[in-house]
Amino acid sequence: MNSPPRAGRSTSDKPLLRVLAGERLNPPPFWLMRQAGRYLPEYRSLRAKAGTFLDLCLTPDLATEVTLQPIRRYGMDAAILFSDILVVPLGLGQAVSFEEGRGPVLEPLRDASELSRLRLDGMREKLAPVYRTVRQVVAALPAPVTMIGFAGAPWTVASYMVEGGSSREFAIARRWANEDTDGFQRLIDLLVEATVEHLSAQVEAGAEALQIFDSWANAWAAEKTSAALRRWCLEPCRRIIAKLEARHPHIPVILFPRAVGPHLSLFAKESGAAALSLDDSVPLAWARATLQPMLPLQGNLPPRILVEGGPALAMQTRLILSELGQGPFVFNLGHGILPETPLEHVAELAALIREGVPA
Ligand code: 1CP
Repeated sequence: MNSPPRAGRSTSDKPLLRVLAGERLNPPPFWLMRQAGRYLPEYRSLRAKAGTFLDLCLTPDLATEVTLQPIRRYGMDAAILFSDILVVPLGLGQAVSFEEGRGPVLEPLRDASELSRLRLDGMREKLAPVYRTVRQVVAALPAPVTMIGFAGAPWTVASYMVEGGSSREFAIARRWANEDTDGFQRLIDLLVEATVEHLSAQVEAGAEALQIFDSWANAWAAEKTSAALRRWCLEPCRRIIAKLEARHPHIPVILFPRAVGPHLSLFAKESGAAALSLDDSVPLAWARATLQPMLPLQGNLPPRILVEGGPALAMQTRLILSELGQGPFVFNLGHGILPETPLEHVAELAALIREGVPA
């Protein structure tokens, strides 16, 4: 069980860490999911010079530069490591590439007999450039800015490993989970261990907060009992958070179980996360009444509204601020920023957030 928000117990004066420790700040701190990336011209020009996307992730000087780009432009309260959730399968020895216009491509893992292809013991060494990037970013960040490390949740990462790339229905991964439950559990257990190692290495390199992305938790959210969602999403994340808590007791974990609807209250009660990140479908009044008494919240402006800008952006931003800004709250998007987002809309959003909670 989570204890109620512990107001004011952060030993840090960084705004993001104060809120994750349960304090309400007005204006709230903010950062944006996928804040480094293709909507920034400086990212596109560096990306064009870097070779592949994975080369960019695994070259510390370039990954450091990309991590810092949005902070320079907009002064977010947090930097999120420039990397990807699929560096974990890469570190475990699975072939991973990113193809232009197609997204990630993995050599698919189709049943438990193939688990022997994966090895945890070489991961930290293979991913050493990622941890070096964390160190370099921390050294370069302005004092009030928090360094966030991240990983994908086991189910979300497993879905790419099994399907061989992005998927809409997760048919192959779901069939494996349903038909060879023990075998699929072994893959999830390996990913629990790998994720703890990967996040611990980021903390040892200087990450001050962590986010776990369960972007495809929605794959189990429509079942008529919560058993599968608990087994494949909640329980692996709970184990990761408990193991991290034992190793690094002062590092808050933000959990993002995307599009699970009212099941979010299970994650609030049982995951042990310091905070929950809300996708854009979550109703504000429900989140405020049901979730925020249990833990700080982050979210949840629809990325599409940030593309559109104008009065809708101002109105929706102020609504979020006036509902969720009454408690411990981090302003963010409900999912990653879209590549077609106009730069001036991001500046406008930053200014709106800095106006604080409407009187
Ligand atoms: O430049 C390019 O063309 C590559 C685009 C790109 C970028 C910028 C990918 C490919 N990954 C990233 C970086 C990234 N990915 C970050 C760090 C940057 C930041 O936040 O500023 C983070 C946190 C991620 C996390 C990530 N990768 C998630 C979870 C978050 C989410 O958006 O749901 C997922 C699902 C991925 C997989 C992934 N990486 C990239 C693609 C095209 C995909 C597939 C997405 C899909 O299946 O729809």
